[in-house]
Amino acid sequence: MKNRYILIILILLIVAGTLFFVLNDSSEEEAAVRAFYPEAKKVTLIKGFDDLYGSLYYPAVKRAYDIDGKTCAYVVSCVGYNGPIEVLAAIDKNDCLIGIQILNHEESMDYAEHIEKDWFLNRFKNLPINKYLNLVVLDKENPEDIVQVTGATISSQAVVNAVNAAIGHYHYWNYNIQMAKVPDVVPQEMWQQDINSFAINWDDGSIRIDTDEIKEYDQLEMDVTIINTTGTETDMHVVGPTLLDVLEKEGIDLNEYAGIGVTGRDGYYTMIDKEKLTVNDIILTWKVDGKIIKDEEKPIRISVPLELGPYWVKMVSNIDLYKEISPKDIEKVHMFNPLTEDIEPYYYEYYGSKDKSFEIGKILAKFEEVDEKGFFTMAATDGLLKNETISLVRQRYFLKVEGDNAPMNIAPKFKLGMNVKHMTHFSTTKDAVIFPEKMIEVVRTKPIMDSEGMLLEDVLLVAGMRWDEKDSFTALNRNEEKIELTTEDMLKCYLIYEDGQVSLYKDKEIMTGLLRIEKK
Ligand SMILES: Nc1nc2c(c(=O)[nH]1)N[C@H]1C(S)=C(S)[C@@H](COP(=O)(O)O)O[C@H]1N2
Ligand SMILES: [Mo]
Repeated sequence: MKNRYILIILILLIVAGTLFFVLNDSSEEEAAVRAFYPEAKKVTLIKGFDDLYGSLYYPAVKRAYDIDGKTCAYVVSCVGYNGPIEVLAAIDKNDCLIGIQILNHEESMDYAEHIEKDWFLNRFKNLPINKYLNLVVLDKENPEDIVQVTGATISSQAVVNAVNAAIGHYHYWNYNIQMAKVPDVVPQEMWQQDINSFAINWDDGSIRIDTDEIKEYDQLEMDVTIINTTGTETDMHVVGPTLLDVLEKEGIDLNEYAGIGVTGRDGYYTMIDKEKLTVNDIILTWKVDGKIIKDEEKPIRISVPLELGPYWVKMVSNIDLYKEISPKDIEKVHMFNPLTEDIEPYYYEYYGSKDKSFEIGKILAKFEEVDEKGFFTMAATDGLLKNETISLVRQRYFLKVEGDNAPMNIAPKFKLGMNVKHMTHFSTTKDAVIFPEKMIEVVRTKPIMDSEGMLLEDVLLVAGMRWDEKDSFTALNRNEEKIELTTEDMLKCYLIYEDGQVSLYKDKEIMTGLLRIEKK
């Protein structure tokens, strides 16, 4: 008798144990659901809806939970960049989205991981759901707007689609209200251009090359090392035709061009000037270490053997050849603070931190003229120099002047790592603007009174100004005072940066509140 009880208890324990392991996943999910509804008495899983309309219109809906009798917590899934993203969306009794949680995803770890961070998830808290949520790039203007994770448009849209499917299904199921259909994939337009071909454009022509055609050109094979901006070195064996050879087949001589602009599907851009084109083979790489490159790098990436990582553009969609690039002749070197003091700053939220930023277009408007055929150059304390087209930076580019890595350029499509951090200065063809607090790290200095003075000659040279004996200089300050300086005078000057202001020293302080130095 006793033995039988022990046997039954044993069997029950085994069954319970097995059930525990089998159901553990789902009970973990249920716990996540309960966390959104601390007051709930009864939480019931609905495994599937036996309903044609619902599954046709809201294919992202996988299962749901009834909370005290009302279907309002949804497990929804939409395909992101690499695979499905599974989201838990919780709605309350008053038709308000309580919040969401990411249950599973396979997005790449370098930037799309941010879809799991609180600062992004908080954007889904306590929202009305009378309309579908709408992904926006920069500013929230309407209650339904969700600001995307910078540089992770596809992943952000997938999360929004998943939540919208929950919203649509909720209205249909509970109130028989029919909202628009929500796809469980991100629209094709969002993928920018296709991953199978790229274009090369010049003055009066262009060619499009696809990933099969690329293999038909003469191939260059090379052992190369890419050094990224954090200093990490990666050895690769790359294969692909050179840009020079591909163009030669079209009757075009790359050597006749002043530079090229290379754009990625993600909007990443870099300019490669003639100097770099002469010493580097630009390898249109489709195979690395014996394998065809990953989808995230297709159709091709360029290898630029002698240059740093930022030049090795991935997922190339366009290569533009430039006949001429207006040369730089810097005539004015401005101090950043006084130049921008009457520009309204914008508090740009970038990867969860909201910092004071300035729109570059508004800074450009301060200059007498901006040559659109010239480049916008940014330089950093570590020696990185990046050129961009003026039209690209004019819109939607910001300079972040506070917080991590400042001064640094940011834009809606910019992933972390693409930026020029700790900028010493930036310039157009005629104007340069310096950040004295960073400039001090790359020029000769000398102690002056209790401060450190920067040699003016070095500052002007780093900023890109060039002169000869017959040139002279003018220093101007914010009180509209002027000091004329011969080249000889200028060479004896120092700048001191204190409390956001720059003063000019020559033996003694000769000007405070310096605005700019002009060359005549
Ligand atoms: N299309 C595109 N290409 C790009 C980037 C990018 O963000 N988008 N990042 C650049 C930067 S800043 C670096 S350091 C390298 C990094 O290359 P890796 O991912 O092979 O290390 O790619 C460059 N090419
Ligand atoms: Mo980078």
